[in-house]
Amino acid sequence: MSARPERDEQPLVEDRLGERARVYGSERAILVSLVLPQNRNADSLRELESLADTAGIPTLACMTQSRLRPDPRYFVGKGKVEEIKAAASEVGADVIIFDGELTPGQGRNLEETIGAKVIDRTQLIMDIFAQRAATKEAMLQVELAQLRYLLPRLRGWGEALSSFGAGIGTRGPGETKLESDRQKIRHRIHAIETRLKKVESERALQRKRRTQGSTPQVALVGYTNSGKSTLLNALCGTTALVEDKLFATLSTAVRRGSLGEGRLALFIDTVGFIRALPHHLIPAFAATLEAVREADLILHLVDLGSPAPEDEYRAVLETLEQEVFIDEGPRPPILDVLNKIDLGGPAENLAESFSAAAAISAKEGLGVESLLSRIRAILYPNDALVVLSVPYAASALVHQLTGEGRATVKGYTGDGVEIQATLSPEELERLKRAGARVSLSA
Ligand SMILES: Nc1nc2c(ncn2[C@@H]2O[C@H](COP(=O)(O)OP(=O)(O)OP(=O)(O)O)[C@@H](O)[C@H]2O)c(=O)[nH]1
Ligand SMILES: [Mg+2]
Repeated sequence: MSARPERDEQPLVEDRLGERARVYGSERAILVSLVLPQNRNADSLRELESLADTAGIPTLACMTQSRLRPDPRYFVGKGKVEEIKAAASEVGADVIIFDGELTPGQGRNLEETIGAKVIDRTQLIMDIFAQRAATKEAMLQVELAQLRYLLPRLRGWGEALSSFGAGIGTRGPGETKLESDRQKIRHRIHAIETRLKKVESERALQRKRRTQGSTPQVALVGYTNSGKSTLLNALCGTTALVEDKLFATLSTAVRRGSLGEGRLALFIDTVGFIRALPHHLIPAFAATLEAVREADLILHLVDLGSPAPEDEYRAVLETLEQEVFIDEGPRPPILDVLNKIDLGGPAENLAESFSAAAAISAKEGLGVESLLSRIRAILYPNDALVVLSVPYAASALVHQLTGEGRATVKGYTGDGVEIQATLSPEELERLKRAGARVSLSA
């Protein structure tokens, strides 16, 4: 075999901006949020802080400004920019994180004026994805998102600190280098897209195999940190990564679990959603979105320990509407699951918004049994509990049912084996044809 590296495996070594976007060493941040009239979410700064924390950046200070609309040149007002600059030097911050998406021009102007690294919420989320992506596909998706985001921003933003030669309005010596950087990025984007197409068709094949099986699929969806992986572990006895961080799970995982009464399901752990998901990252959710679209049931986890469970709930529904249920086809039923009831949060106040919800603690195992019976009732609506007497001649059927955990033996009589089971109409019919008699049905 030749040792020649695959063309699309070659890293963009000289991608100064890519590096800048990824590596947080000992950086410490000031967070800046703009409060616009349409922003209802008061916890946006708190969320930005936990995103920064997830990326490994401690927050030194937070600053906010209320405005009717973002300033076209600086996002915040010019006066605020000066304040940020003073604060940055006072507290020793090396990065300023803006809660929103900056235009390339705003990023450049802010960096030039403040003299510190400037990033926005979109970049921060992409960086977290880049740091945490564990599968090849996730890594490629994130890199693609970063490169697409980077392309229109190559000029200027990020250069203020490194190339003092180029003044405003001049076509500095960097111009040719810039064009060659752009070329390299375009090539890399193309190479990644080609690779991803291959991965996608493999995934489609796996999914097809999965959907052809008779085991129903239950997708766990919810805001990031709502407890999806914890619930998966509780239901399937697995050890998926659980962390008090945003985006702990960055790829979907499928596990088999018991629903009780001998019924099985495939539970699918998915990537958590977040308010105002950066547009460039949507393709990174492809596997999650497909799994949700094709599920037989969606469990929507709501974190009762969050400061704003209803906002998070709405953000998830919006993402489902915009990205999952894009055509008119049939939609899987959704069961809302209020999680973390052990925290004694505002469960009662929320009861009205979530009248049909199940309430559980995935961590403590509270309410999980009744959740399972709710799931069974949705997936197997025609199952009925019966007590039957099955003639000895048909004991093979009894063996099969008890072996699968679908029935329990109550006793033996002169006529046959008495069993109790929760059966579908078809199963019951089959037993009756074999001579079984129903002695009790619920
Ligand atoms: N108190 C309490 N904490 C919980 C419960 N369920 C999950 N948690 C905690 O919530 C945090 C997030 O849990 P995860 O299972 O990683 O959440 P997730 O939805 O998979 O998160 P992402 O993969 O990051 O989207 C962890 O610290 C869990 O221990 C619960 O029922 N009660
Ligand atoms: Mg998870």
